[in-house]
Amino acid sequence: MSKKLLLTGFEPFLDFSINPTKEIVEELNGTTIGAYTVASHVLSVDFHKAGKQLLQVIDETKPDAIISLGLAGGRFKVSPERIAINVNDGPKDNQGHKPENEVIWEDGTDGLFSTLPISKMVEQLKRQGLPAEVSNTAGTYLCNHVMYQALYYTKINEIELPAGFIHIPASHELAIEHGKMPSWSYDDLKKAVIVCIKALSS
Ligand code: PCA
Repeated sequence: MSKKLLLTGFEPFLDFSINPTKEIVEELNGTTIGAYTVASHVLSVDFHKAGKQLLQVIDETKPDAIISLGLAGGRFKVSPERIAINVNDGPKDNQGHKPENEVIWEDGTDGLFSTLPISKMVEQLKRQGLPAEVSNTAGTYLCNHVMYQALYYTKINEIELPAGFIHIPASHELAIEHGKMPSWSYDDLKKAVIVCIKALSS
């Protein structure tokens, strides 16, 4: 029997009319890739909701691994994140909430490292001809928030499972709307996510 991968994406936010992570996770939902069958969930870009949604879906699906995806408009490469930090900050979320220098968990450590095989993912992406690099900052917005929440949850509950976050560049559709934005085809973005899931399996 295959293992279960919780794969999350996000709804559109700020001035991005679509979020390719939403489309990718919806398309991969229920498929088997490598050792994993994908259970997908689209999270809200909402500081008050996203963490709760994630913890609820972890509780419901009881995954063997968690990969969360987010759009990083402006980045050139697919970038598995190394670390999440205990901070909420950044522009307004989709509910108009704009946190400044907030902590996510009062009793949380400053940073939590990804437990995904991030170097292996980058290596295999490059081998498949897809530009990739490890990123050393997931920012302080919803993507960092969700990555921190997943890693905090697995740490305090002493659950041993690979968990972490991967940022992807904009799709061509978004680059058409935005000036000077590097972009990838939707198919290559999806392929990159599949390569990362396979890297987790091997
Ligand atoms: N990217 C944002 C939040 C949602 C998304 O897809 C981020 O990088 O924080």
